Amino acid sequence: MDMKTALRPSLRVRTVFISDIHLGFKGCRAEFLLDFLRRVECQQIYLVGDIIDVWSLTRTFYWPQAHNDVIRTILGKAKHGTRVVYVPGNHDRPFRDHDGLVMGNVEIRLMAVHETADGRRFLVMHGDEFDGIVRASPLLESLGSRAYSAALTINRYVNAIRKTFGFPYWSVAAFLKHKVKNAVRYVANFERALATEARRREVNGVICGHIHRAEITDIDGITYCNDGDWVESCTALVEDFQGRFSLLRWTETAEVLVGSQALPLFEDAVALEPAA
Ligand SMILES: [Mn+2]
Repeated sequence: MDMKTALRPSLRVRTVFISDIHLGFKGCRAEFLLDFLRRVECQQIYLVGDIIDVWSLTRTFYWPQAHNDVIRTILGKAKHGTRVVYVPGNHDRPFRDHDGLVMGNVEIRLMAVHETADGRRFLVMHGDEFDGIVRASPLLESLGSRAYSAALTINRYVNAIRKTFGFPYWSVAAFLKHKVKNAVRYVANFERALATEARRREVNGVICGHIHRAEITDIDGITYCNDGDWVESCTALVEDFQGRFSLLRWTETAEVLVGSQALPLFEDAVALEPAA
């Protein structure tokens, strides 16, 4: 795709929530994320943790240009008036030592409360805080585990082959997680733990990441939103100007996974051409 197309914002939303980007880790799909960031225009961005994979970087230093460009693009938006709230996760835990730090339009917060356009309040946190409560997570116990890294390696090869034959991106690891019974139970426990925390704090819902499973669902009257990740599912959570949430998948094509299919602001984006 040519630069002019790539740089034209084709999606205008109130708020963007992204997490689990894992910059500095080989599995990060930085090119898809860059395309998304370049095409989206928003008032605020919440970075919901595991943005830079400090764990992975300390084991193997890996920092390609695209990963640098992600940081530059986000900082560029902040410089031009987008409010950026950074809620660190477990893979970028060192940033948690700087709770409350504000640099220009970038704020670091251990957790945040987001108020939607229609006045609802949402707790924003990464979610690893509940790992101790949520037990039995074979595939997910440590996102840095060998099994998980192996699944992501297979993911890269399978998708390289799929691309050769003209098939779109498909996540092996996400597919496995839907199939493994214990993983399914872990996800359910995680979601319930976060919904319980939201209720305890008397807010309408929670927005989190960590388990790499995008979702918008109602749990006993609490709205649970997980913005997914950029190593497998390539998903972002967005809020429109009426306060409605949608989940987007952004790979060679852009699609609405959950939410309004008829976002008028979305016309250009769904017509996105496959990357050359
Ligand atoms: Mn995490």
